[in-house]
Amino acid sequence: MDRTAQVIARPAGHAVVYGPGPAADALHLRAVAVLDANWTGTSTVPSRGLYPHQWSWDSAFIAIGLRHVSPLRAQTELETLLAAQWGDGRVPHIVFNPSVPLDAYFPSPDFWRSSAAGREAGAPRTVQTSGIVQPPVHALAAWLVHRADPGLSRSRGFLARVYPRLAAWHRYLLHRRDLGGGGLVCVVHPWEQGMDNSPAWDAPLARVAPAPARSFRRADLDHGAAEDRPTDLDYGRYVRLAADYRDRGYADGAGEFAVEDPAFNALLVASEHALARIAHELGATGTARHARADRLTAALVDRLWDPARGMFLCRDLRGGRPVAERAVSGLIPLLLPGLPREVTTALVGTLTGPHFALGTATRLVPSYDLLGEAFDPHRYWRGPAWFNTGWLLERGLRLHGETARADALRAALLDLASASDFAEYVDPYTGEACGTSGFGWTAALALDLLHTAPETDHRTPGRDR
Ligand code: 9WN
Repeated sequence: MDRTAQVIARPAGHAVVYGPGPAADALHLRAVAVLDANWTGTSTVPSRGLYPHQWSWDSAFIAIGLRHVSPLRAQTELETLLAAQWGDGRVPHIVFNPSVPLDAYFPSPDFWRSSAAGREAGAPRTVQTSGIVQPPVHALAAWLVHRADPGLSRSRGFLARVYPRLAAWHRYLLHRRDLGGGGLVCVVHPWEQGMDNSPAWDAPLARVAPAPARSFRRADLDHGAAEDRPTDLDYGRYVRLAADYRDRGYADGAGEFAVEDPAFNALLVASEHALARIAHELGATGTARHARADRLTAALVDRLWDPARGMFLCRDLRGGRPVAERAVSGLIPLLLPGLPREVTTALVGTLTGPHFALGTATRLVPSYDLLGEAFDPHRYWRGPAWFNTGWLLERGLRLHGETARADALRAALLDLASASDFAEYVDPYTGEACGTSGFGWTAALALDLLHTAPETDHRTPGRDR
């Protein structure tokens, strides 16, 4: 185990030490206990109560943490997800566990009807899934999992088996989801981007007629406080969009909601760089993939960069304009190695400036503009801080030489993961726990931070981490 001595500073002057020693050991054990409790035998649920199935980007983040305690389980996590891939290459956002009762989560398999409605698109026959996708963090995760134990990975043929599936996944996104024709990938549902309830979706969603409230029953309110969750009106719109997509046989192109999102595309770029390294490990050159990633980076800057706001914005294709909301998604491209210097400088300025206030008013990055009209410190993706976005931005800060800020963010992520009992998300001002506790990626990413030494992280910017 590789633990670097570090001090977690608390605003009140208390300090918890997470160097080699009892505090780090205790946090490690508690995080492992969460992942063990959420493990089903073939994958990890985000949360036993609120999210009792396998979720796509959760599994990628979970594998990144699991690699430190069981590289075999981390490989299995990704393999289970990829086994549910559709014939057209899409990796579904949920893989349903048939032993969980239908009413435990909504929308359930009988809503998505994947094997029937998705037949044309090549949905699997034996496993039930949703029909939408989530951000493509998987190739990045597969590469990091491989690196944790290359011997085991080679002996199991891990990369050789996942590579064709990951390549098909990226092909699906690049060929079927470039709905704007400018080289970027679109999401067709807010759930696809993973930050479901972001104010960035309010304008594009406003055009969608909500499904009647009586036509479905929300299961999330059985587990989460209503004031921490999306409203019924938003839920009605999510349901309408998903049902319409299903009723079109999950064919891409005609839906009412089509948005180019900076985080989704940045994660595709990071994963394309990772796929290049995987190809190289398997004996190919990977050069074409690095070049494609660089072209995607250029398209991201060209289509979504807003110099006046100093961050990336979403582009609403049906509305024909950028969405003038500052959401954390617009900072995530900081993760990328190939951005122009003035862009990274501006992004760090925005992250630490009044709208996100990292290091001054906040210790973790809020999901939305602190000064925005829609800001709410507790409601889902409309203000609270999440651990996966913090983890991504910690990497971005470190990559671009912002070591002190990266160290502080890393310390805050560990401190608040511990203090919140691995909460799903926290109030960005107070650190108060919101949503569910014992949340999979919060535990996994805390483990990753505990076990990855910052100075080795920094070695090979962007492409190796
Ligand atoms: C819908 C599982 C998922 C995360 C998402 C998060 C939330 C689902 C929901 O939970 O979304 O996919 O029911 O709200 O927004 O990022 O992957 O943890």
